[in-house]
Amino acid sequence: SGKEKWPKGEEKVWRAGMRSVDKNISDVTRSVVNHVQTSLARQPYNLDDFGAYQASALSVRDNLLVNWNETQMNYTRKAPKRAYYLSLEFLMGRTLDNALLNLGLKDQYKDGVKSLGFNMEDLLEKERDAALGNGGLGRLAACYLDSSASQELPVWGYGLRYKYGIFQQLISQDGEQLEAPDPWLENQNPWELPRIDVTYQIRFYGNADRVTDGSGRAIWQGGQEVLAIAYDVMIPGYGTKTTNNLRLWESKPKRGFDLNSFNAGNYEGAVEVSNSADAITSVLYPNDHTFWTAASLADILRRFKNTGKPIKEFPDYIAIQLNDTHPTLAIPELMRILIDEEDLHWNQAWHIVTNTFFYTNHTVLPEALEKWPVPLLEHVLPRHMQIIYDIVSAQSYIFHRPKLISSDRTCMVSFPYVHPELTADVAPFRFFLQAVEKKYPGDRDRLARMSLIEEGAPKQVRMAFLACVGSRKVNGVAELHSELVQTTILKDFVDFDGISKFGNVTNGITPRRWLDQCNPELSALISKTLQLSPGAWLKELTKLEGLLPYAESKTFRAEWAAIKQRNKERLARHVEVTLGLKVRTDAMYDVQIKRLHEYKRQTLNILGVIHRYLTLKSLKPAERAKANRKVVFFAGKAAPAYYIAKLTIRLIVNVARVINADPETNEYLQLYFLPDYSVSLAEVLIPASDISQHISTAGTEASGTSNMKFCLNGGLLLGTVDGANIEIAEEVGESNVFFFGHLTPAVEDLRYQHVYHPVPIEQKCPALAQVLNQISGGLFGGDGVYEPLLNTIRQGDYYLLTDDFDSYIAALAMVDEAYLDKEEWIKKSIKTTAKMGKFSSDRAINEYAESYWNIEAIPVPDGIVA
Ligand code: 475
Repeated sequence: SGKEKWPKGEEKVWRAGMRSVDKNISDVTRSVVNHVQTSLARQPYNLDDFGAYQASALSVRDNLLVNWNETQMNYTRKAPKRAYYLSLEFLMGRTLDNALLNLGLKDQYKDGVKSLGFNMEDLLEKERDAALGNGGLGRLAACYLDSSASQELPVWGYGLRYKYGIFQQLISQDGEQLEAPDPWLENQNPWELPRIDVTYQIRFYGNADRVTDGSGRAIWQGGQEVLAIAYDVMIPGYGTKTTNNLRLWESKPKRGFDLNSFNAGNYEGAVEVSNSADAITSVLYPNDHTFWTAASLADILRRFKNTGKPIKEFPDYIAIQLNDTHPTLAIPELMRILIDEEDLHWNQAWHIVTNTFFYTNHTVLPEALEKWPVPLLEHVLPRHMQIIYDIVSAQSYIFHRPKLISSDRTCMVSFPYVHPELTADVAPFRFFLQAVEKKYPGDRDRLARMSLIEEGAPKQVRMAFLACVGSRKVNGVAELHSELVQTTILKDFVDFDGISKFGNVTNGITPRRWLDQCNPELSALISKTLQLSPGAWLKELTKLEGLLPYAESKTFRAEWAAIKQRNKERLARHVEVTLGLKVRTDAMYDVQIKRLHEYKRQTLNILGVIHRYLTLKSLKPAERAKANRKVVFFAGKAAPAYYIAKLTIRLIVNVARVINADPETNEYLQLYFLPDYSVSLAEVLIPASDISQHISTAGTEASGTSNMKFCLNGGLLLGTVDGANIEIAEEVGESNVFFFGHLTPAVEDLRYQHVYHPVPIEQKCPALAQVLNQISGGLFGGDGVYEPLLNTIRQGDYYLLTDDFDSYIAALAMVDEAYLDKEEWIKKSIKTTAKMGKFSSDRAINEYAESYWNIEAIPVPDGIVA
């Protein structure tokens, strides 16, 4: 058939790249072509967007690897103190655009792929999100890695390489959330590097026998060993060579195949071992949190030992941050290594441990505090359970001899170790209770409250307490939250340990992803206006204050508003392409996107939407025509077993169906539930928002981080006086946020009232009663299906919807009124962005580095690192 027609780009460019000699094509083009040819073994004839994405990614990875190697060599040579961020979740999202931005190669690659016939924006869309996390906590870890590298700090992340990310959310015909697996690795992941040379053997089960020499040592043997294999993900800093590492562990059975079982005819048994070990990293949230913390510690210790420093200097060179309690078993694991393998005395080991670890708490909700059944731990990790009992005994000694402890001691080390065998080795726990009771006669409550082990059937280890006693510092994630940590869940430990152990580091977000990448037009306008290069303000975000005077400029406001409008259009296009729905763009965009949870009160929002709908319906057309046009967006996943949260989704979807189809009102009110919320979807939603909702019951949302993202992009905030909302208002001024609802100190009393002096909703909040009646009456179908959800409000109303509804509706009305004055609204928007500098994760990570970890920036020198 003769010569095939060259499908994309210019033939001579491709050919030049393939011959690798033509000086007229850029290095970028040559490298992409090279990967098409050799890594992918594909032909230009049939190369699709996905193939072009893959080749570009591999080419970018080459650049990252060079920097990564230099960074690591520099660290090895300088041997500075390092910090390790242990997190069960890293919600990285997509990588290509971020890597290009941080490397400063966006334009080169855009042009490079263009000359090959591709459009970079299309290629970026081909990348699958790395969704190894649930929500805020996991995304925070990702922002902190970005900032650590950008600040040139020697920080590595450690986590798990899940074979499946968080489930994909599908919404059924009747509005039900369905979960589908997310096999994100099935197309190969160009951003990871398998390190088959870095493996560790991790033991489970078996027996731990104490050595009876009074040393506290034990021998743990038997059971089953699992292999941990390292996969490295490069983390480039913005505008710096520093490229840090995120090391994720995969589990592999030690023996893939049991030949004995096979020969004995037990075919299933032969692969059984293999299956149970694989299960550890196969889904997000395995039952087993230990394996990766043990692998990470072994890796950290090996790296430390390579420096040749004595083990007692461990805390001078290593800080380990625990991202919530999920990695807390690292505490007994390091004790085990130091005592059983490094032959340290218990006291020395405890001294090292309590100067190495730092613990961040992310929630004060009692039901979310991790507890592990003692029998389970005894079975799976018998040695760790012994060590936890030893810590309990040691704690008891402190209770017993409080005078020995000076107020300025830095850790629980200055006491002689009381070996459990000296007491009752059968029940050291009882010894703890006895000792504590002796110290606080009559105050049995306090003692039961403070024990690392909660009484009950079964007994359970309180992981937050273990993390607290085993750490140098404990912090919350916003001012109010940290105060609540200190005055509620860890109050007894503040009394006992002193306040200096406790602190606050308000969360932050990376302005690279959450402004420059997701809102390129706004970023360009800011650079132009401030007359700064992007690098000059993206790394010093308080420079945004320079925008303040421009709020008074009409032309600047027009540019600002036009960008918001185009971001709405971009979102509307996205909804049309992905869902086939037409969203109007001449309306206010009101967004609530976060995990579905009762405390976050998506229910309050949807009840407010229904109230608005009923109000619109009740108006005469002439009155209605004066209404503010509004489109309400929801997105978020519910835990698969969280029945009430799933019902909320169902209600939202069915309300949307009714009101979007109502010709009387749908000019003024539209509602969308966007399925399968993700980092990438957030990047489209956030820049398009006029107002976003952060409306948790006061005292329940630790911080929130999307609130920061919306405000950074000039969206205003409607919220309760909770979490980081408070600090945002402090920065941008209360006149630029819309606050409503009861305050934290009132919550407990209101809950008490609900239980002991309930007032009928009809009486307490007639507007809400009307909304509930409409739902019950079947206006949104469902045949009574929503009753369990409505009953959470009618009975008990733990999250205070009946208390906050009226002030919520009033706040919504204030938002409408403010929006009517467009010029004033845009001023607020500009002023909000201008004052968001505090919320850069660069600020947050520097606080950790200086006040907690005591680490310094280690820039990669120019030239080759020798
Ligand atoms: C808070 N996730 C936000 C954010 O600090 C805060 C819990 C258990 C198991 C798995 N994941 C979790 C969280 O607890 C979580 O995401 N917490 C969030 O951490 C960062 O901004 O207020 O709810």
